[in-house]
Amino acid sequence: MKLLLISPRSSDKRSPVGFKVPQAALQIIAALTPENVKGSMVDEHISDIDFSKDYDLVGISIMTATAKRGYHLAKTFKEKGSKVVFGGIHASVMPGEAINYGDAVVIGEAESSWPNLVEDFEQNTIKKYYHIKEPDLSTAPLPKRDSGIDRSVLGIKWPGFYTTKGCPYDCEFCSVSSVYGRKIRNLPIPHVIKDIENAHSKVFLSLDDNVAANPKYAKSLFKEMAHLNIEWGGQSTATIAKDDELLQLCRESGCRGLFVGLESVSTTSMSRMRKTLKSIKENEDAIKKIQDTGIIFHPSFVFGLDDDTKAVFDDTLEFLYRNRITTATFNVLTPYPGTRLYRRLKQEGRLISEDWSHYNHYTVTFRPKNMTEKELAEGYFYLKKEFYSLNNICQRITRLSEISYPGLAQFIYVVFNNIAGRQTLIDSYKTLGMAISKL
Ligand code: B12
Repeated sequence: MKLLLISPRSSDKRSPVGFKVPQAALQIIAALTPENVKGSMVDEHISDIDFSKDYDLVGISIMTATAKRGYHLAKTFKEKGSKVVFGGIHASVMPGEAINYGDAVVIGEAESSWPNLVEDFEQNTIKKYYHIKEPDLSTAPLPKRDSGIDRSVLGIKWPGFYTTKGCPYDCEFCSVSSVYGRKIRNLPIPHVIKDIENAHSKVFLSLDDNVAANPKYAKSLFKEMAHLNIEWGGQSTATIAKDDELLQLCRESGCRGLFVGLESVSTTSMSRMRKTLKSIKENEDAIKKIQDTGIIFHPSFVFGLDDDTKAVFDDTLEFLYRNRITTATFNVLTPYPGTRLYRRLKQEGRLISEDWSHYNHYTVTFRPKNMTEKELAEGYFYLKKEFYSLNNICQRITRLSEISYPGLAQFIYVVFNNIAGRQTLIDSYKTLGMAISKL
């Protein structure tokens, strides 16, 4: 039996710059596949699919942004006689949609379902849906690291590792807790350490929603990671700054940057989203503490929340400059299927597009409350153009030493991420047919 695993790209063309972190799900599914199966994998963000080859079974991992491309690939492979299985977050929240394009859908995590599916396939008894909720991670296999999808970026190999599944929060715009559960499940620490060692790299991206979700576990993990002599970036909440020991151990384990979903600089939105740090002051203190520890603070914001007015764009810029933020992510609020936000906006008649290729974080797909759609789109591009103007990028880079960032790796990261931030702006201009000369 010949198996192909695919992570489809989200846009028509691959962007020349950006994080090319191989999709860990493919490496896990490969590890769950019996030895006698001849498997290969392609992450379309990194390389192209060879359509001249034939496969018996094709597994496609889809997020909402990649669903349309995934369905197109499924059609191509089904016409060539392959059976197609979908998995990933979009297939998990929209199994009824995905099954229209494939033969089976794995809902949620594949750890327990995939071996059953492969057996059923071999006996020609494949079922439409496979769903085993919140599998036990203590027996999860180590991801197949020698799978050929790790690629270097600027000469640096940047593989991912994960330690935790599940999220206790239930943010209105996020589907993680409904798919992976609200209970935090950790991988055994020796498993994580072995996985990192197997990747043979010095630089990593943590794939967890929150690396410090379970502080006790995180402290023990960080102590072990400190012996590995690696550098890594990951996601957490700003609450990490409230625990001095945790923050220090995090830095000593090699953490050089944290991506934090601040979401909004409006205190009303912060408390509506049940953020643990609810005031601007608390967040600013946390940012300073994290930066002083030698960790880059990379915030992410969403625009178009019900409390947002046109003032939010300038308020956010002021916040970014005041806190000497070196890199940041900006998103138009996106009502992903499977979220409470999606259901509410649909019920209120405010959804304006369910074409998933519009779910790209720069297209407005719903009617905002205190702005028009045009004002939201214009405000978003105004802010992104300002923050990622060449002039501002140069100023941030020349003033890096003032924020006490030590080390070449962080310098490279900040330069690279600013270029990548500007590149995503150029890419979105191109997709929307807007004139790049205006940038
Ligand atoms: C790490 C991460 C990233 C990394 C990706 C690194 C990489 N290449 O893997 C980066 C930072 C690059 C990233 C980017 C984006 N991300 Co992201 N990301 C995540 C995060 C935190 C973890 C994903 C992960 O790797 N988990 C570890 C692996 C092992 O687990 P897994 O992917 O869930 O896979 C398991 C199952 O889903 C299943 N499975 C998955 N695929 C398949 C396929 C088959 C055939 C089968 C059988 C099973 C199966 O089995 C796997 C093993 O159990 C998730 C949140 C989450 N908790 O899932 C968000 C998440 C997936 N991202 C999200 C988004 C929106 C994005 C962006 C669009 C953001 C943006 N503004 O650009 C981009 C899109 C990038 C792209 N591919 O085009 C959303 C997706 C929502 C949706 N409905 O699509 C999520 C869910 C976050 C959220 N809170 O909503 N992301």
